[in-house]
Amino acid sequence: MYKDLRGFIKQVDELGALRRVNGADPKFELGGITEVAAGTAECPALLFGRIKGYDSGVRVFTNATTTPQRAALALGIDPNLKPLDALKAWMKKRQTLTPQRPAEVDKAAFMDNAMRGKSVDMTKLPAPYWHRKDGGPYIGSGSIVIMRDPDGGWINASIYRIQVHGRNKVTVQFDHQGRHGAIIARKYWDQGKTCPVAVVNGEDPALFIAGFEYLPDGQSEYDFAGAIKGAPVETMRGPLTGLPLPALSEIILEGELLPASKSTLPEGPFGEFTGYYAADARPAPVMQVGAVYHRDDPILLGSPPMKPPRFHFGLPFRAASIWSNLEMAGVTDVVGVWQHVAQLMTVVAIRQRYAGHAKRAALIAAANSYMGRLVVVVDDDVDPSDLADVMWAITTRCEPAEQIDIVRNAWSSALDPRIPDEFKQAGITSHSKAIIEAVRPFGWKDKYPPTSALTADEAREIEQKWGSVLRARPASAALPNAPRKKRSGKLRSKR
Ligand SMILES: Cc1cc2nc3c(=O)[nH]c(=O)nc-3n(C[C@H](O)[C@H](O)[C@H](O)COP(=O)(O)O)c2cc1C
Ligand SMILES: [Mn+2]
Repeated sequence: MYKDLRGFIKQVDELGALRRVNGADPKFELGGITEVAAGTAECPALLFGRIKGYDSGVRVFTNATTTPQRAALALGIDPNLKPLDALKAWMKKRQTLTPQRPAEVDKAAFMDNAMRGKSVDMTKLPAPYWHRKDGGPYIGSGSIVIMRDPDGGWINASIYRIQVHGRNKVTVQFDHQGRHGAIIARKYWDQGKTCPVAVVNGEDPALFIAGFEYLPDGQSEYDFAGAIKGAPVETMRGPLTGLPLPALSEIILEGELLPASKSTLPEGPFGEFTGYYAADARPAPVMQVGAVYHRDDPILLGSPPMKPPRFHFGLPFRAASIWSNLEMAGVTDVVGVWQHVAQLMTVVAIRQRYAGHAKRAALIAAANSYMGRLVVVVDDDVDPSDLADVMWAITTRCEPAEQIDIVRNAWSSALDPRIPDEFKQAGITSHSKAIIEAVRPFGWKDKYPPTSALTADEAREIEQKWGSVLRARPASAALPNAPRKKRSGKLRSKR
């Protein structure tokens, strides 16, 4: 397994999936190139160097885990598995992970370059303007925010976006007040204290994935990342905050998060993963940066949100946790779970065993589908990862008057473009979710008209017997114009 971000980049390069881009502008160009690359079939990872306006050694790495192959690689799962099989392998691995507590070390390469107190100057660090209408530069698009819960002492390490507001001020944006970071910060503020905080940029991809996971209160993303890697995350005690800082990461900010009641700065707007700017600039808590450390020629892990279906992760990790939720709740016969449209649509495939089975699965999936308005249940002959297959099921097995339900006042956030601004201002950020049962009605499923397509096994048999014929190019196609000329020559001579 790779050791750190640099090791991961090397593995991506060995797969032939890395492109080096030199001389791009951090204002819109890095974001633009990242978006265009993410829209191609190959979707390569990008390593930007000689970025305009920065020290020539500073680099930015994007599209890190945006394909199923690289998402699997980051998890230590066979990158050659088919996407749904890879997700299932991850779901199983995730269920049996043994949390690994970080191991403290006393040296870290990021201490080689330090700015402290008055010398802190964020403008020396890469912070792209990712999209045209962004309210400012963001150093944190895939960065991890580290905080210690003052009650339990456990460390939270999750991704919240970080906007740069000058030499020593950044903001941290919580989508909603249920985020662990928001809960922890409030605890310090309620005691009249500032909240010690560190921002980790250019982290190990396992930590990037852990930072996206919905872990229960009290469970550290560090322990989860260590479990993914099968080795503890090495951390060094932060000189300023005492927080554990991942020793192999690239760029670290240390400081304090000021009470939101005393000071905020307008944060955003920022092009979000829904493909919209859902809100104007809004007040966000300010981090006073007291120290900055970085490795030589540091690499920022950038993960700008892009219009769906592009997404930070090429495998829908949250579908794996919903799959797990279903299994833990005792729902049997789940054969697959997937999310489309950047996790805004969840699909569960089940082998129906009893009346109500599909709705039971759908309600659990709906409860855990953040910002997702569409939850679809399909039968086990439908591939949940294939949107065309799912639409076929919806249009041929779902009677809308009978098999669509609406759940109201459900989990979304201020990032939801369909919630009116007045509602958001009043703190109303819930929405409704449609549950579509695109399954054969249970009561007469065995009398349902049979399907006409080959089963997967039948198709495989045909492929084995006839595949070579289908793949062979006809002889005529291999002959271009030349022979025809010859033939006409012959004809002429006969005349
Ligand atoms: C690239 C990326 C950017 C994210 N940005 C934010 C953000 O700005 N604010 C936020 O609240 N969640 C953001 N998230 C989602 C959270 O990281 C995620 O929900 C995480 O589980 C929250 O952790 P917590 O449960 O410890 O609060 C982002 C996720 C990714 C992958
Ligand atoms: Mn957490």
